[in-house]
Amino acid sequence: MAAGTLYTYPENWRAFKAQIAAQYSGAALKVASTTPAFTFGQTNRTPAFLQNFPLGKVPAYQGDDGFCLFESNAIAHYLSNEALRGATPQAAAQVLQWVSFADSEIIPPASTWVFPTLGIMQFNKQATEQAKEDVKRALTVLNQHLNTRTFLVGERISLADITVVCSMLWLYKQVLEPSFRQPYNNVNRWFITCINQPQFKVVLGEVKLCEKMAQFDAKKFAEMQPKKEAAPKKEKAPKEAAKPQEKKEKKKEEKKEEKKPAPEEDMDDCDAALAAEPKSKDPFAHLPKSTFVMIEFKRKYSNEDTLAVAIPHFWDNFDKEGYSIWYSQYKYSDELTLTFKSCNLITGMFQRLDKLRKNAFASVILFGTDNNSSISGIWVFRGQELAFPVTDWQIDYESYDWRKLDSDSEECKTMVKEYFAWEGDFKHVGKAFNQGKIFK
Ligand SMILES: N[C@@H](CCC(=O)N[C@@H](CS)C(=O)NCC(=O)O)C(=O)O
Repeated sequence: MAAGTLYTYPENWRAFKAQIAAQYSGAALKVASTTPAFTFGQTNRTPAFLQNFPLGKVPAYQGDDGFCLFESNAIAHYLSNEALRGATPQAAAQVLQWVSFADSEIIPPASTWVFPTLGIMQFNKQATEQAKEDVKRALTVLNQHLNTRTFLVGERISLADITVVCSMLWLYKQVLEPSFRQPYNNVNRWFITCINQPQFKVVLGEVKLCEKMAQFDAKKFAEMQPKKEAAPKKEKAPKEAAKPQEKKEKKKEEKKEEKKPAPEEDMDDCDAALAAEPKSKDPFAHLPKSTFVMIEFKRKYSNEDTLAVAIPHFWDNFDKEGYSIWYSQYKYSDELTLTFKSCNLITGMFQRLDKLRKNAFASVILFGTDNNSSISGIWVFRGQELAFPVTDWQIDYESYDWRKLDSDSEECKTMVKEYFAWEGDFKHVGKAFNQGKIFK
């Protein structure tokens, strides 16, 4: 029987899926959702958390045996018993069908419709109308299916019911007022049956069905906006490098990603939780304007040849008064085990430093093989100080030793060339920090 801890923020409908499944299966599930056990927005950004859950997202599950799992559907599946998962191959496939249906047919329109009513997303009339139609379509499919059935798969509650009910919680609570839901009586009957099962009730509490369709909450939305800036963006962080032997493929992938236009800010229910974080002001606002345009360099680096174009562009435009160049080396090489985990350490750090993307660039390399590796990199920061202490993103930087480079030195030119291009002798690797000041 599975036993472990589910990390989440309170009242997360994605976590409910696993919690309800555990109620049925008897899995011993502890929920860590409040300080000090877990603080959303903080604990999930620590290196220790990211080592196990590279996306830093919740819900995330860690078994008492160390087994780690992210993605709410996978966690709920793991914590289920055979009856919930579907005892025959057909039933199991049908469960998967409804789980996927919830993710692709219910969640997207439900989010578009409900989030503005919670003040966590701007209202768009056309999108909302379309979302309503899409919800109606999903409800029609469910209603037809439930016309001759009590539950979605077989004769008993399965993970299909748990997942679909959880995905519809916000709809039923916020917007499916009696007249809107009236044509879908089979769905209503099924939903009410499910939420009244003791195993659901103990997790969900009393679910109060919507009496009047909630509308866009402009006031709440306005209140959320300034704080929202404090939330990390969800697009790619500064440039990252892989170990040299993997670099070509990785480089191609990254180029593809960086050529895409910046994605729309995709907001979800967790943004509301993140928005509660205090707003941070621009820590570089006091610096004189610089002639070095970071974004322009990044564009060159992403889209053009590194040695022939990007590096010459860098040195032609680099402003040593406005920016500084740093060498970093991970302090705990002895603790690095599998290379993919170490890569996660790097990408996790970049993800969390995304708010520095206008003011920083980094190329970090993992050298070596499983159980014998080191991480080091070159960073370019706005200003003359390490950016971490002057911003509020200090978690990972303490795991590295930092040395400021003299941008006019040959050493710096060589390191920039090697780390930016991910090729060269990397002579200093292994005997780093034998000169210059070490910042810890
Ligand atoms: N598909 C994932 C979605 C997980 C997810 O998006 N989690 C959000 C909370 S709703 C999160 O942890 N975000 C934190 C972040 O992006 O930093 C699942 O179902 O588990």
